[in-house]
Amino acid sequence: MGDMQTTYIMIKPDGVQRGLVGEILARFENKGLRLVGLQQVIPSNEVAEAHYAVHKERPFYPGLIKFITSGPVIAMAWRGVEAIKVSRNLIGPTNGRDASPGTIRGDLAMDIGHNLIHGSDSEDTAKYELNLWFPDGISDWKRDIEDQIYE
Ligand code: D4T
Repeated sequence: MGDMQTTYIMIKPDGVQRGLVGEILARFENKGLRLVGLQQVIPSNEVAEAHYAVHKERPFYPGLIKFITSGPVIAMAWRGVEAIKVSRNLIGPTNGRDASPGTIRGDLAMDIGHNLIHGSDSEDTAKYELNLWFPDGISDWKRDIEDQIYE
């Protein structure tokens, strides 16, 4: 079995505005990932800039910061075996118009910027993002049906 991981997942302002929070949450719950952190927050410029620091020099960066700070986001931590890869597969490629049906972006998004959701892309990124969005830490819990999800 692969590594047990915790990944940072965020429903962006378009997902909250469009009333898709329940729909998107259900995709992760139904898959078998375990919700270990959940918070609605309007991101500060400081946190948004730290989150997207790797994109600082890109032409879309100013618009991206403006968008992500424009309203509430849902900050989440999901835990499971290979949770980072599993979540990115659920989410689909960046541009919703290129994403396959069955993925969150493929089913629900039409754009590259307004693409509903973010998911960490590596273990280092996940660690950095979880610390950034959950500075008080995350409390794990034991799921009674864990042995129904994994052999
Ligand atoms: P995130 O990081 O939000 O999960 O998305 P991806 O991993 O799929 O995409 P990314 O890091 O390449 O881009 C981060 C973020 O910037 C927005 N974006 C991206 C944009 O507005 N215009 C663009 O041209 C690109 C490439 C969308 C996601």
